[in-house]
Amino acid sequence: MFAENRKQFIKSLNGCAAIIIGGQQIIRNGDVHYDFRQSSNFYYLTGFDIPNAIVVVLPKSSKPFVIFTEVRTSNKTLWDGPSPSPKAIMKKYGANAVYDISQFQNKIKHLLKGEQVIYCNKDQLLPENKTIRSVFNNINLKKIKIIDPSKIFTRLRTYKSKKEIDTLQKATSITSRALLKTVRSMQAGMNEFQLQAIYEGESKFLGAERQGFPPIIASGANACTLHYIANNANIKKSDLILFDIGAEHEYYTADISRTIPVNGKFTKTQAQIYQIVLDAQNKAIDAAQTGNTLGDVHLAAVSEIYNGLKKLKIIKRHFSDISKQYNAVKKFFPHATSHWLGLDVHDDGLYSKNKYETILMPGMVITVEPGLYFQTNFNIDKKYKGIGVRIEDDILITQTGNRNLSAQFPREIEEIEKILQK
Ligand SMILES: [Mn+2]
Repeated sequence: MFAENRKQFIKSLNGCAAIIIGGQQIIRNGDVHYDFRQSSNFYYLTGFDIPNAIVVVLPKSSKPFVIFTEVRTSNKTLWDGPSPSPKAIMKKYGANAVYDISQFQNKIKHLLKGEQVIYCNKDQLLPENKTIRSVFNNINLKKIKIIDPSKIFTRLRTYKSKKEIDTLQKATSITSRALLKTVRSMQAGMNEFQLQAIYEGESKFLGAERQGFPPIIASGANACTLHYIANNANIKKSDLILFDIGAEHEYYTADISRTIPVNGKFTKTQAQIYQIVLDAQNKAIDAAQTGNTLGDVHLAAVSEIYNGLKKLKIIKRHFSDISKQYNAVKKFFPHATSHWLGLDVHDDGLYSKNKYETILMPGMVITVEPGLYFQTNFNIDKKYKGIGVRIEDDILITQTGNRNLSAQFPREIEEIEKILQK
């Protein structure tokens, strides 16, 4: 997969060389680092997940893929274990040459000989990283024009390969299974963080290296805070809990939302709201087709939510015009329906200048995630106050329609109540 990614990347360079700087370790406190995760573009190009590395791509050379990385001295080996040998790295990552990072200054002069324009993600150089910074400061790039390669990555990452889709599918499957275990362990009186512990523990157990983003586990009215991550309230028997979670597997993350009743059964009011969001999501998923736009997907959800709120008399005025319906539901459904999904939860990918004009094509993966949130201070019937519902799935656009990569975890009311039966 990475060899193919590099092939496509090289095609986009028009013969120019590229220096791509990898992710760097950052001190958290004392001698402790934040958990390292390779930067997504560097990973996409190489699969190489050791920090403080630089890759040089040379389209015109017979050795087009060179890795510079820290080869550990014996003293460091004592503490951190041996680093893989250059030979082992060449074999595992398909590199044509591997050098210690300290050789960068010497080697780069020869590698870039005669180059006038190169691509380089200089913005990745962190001030606190002395290793990479010093080697960079000491090379003379004055006569070379430097272009930011981020647009190339954006274009390539918009379309997922079969291997990427399989990996995403694995991430969604882990997320679904871990969520199933979590909701089956759920009881009134527990704290949101205890649900988080069960979910994160189980997803790790099932093979997720980490979470793609901090889990949102929001009970009751906390669900009306769109990015609630405190996860520290006690849950009540009558609550709905909104889970917005995504386990990361081999660097690809799921992004799934489900809204689940603590006591195993939706109340009539909860079910009414839930059904509106589910109908909106189904309409939006139907609209997620090759040739349609992200706007088509969003408006399909908006129109269904408008109809639902009108029926419940939460919206009283009649609007036949979709843009007026859009304005009327905004208060209750204030976010977009979709974003790209892949290595990043809000993945890099090509949007049109106006995001809603972006045309969907096979190989794209988007989320479809309508929601309804009735904040407690809204001027509405009080039975709706504090209800927050979001349902989110990960949708692959195909030639003939789409495939729901996260269909494993049920969405229908009866199905959810069934999996919660003790
Ligand atoms: Mn999302």
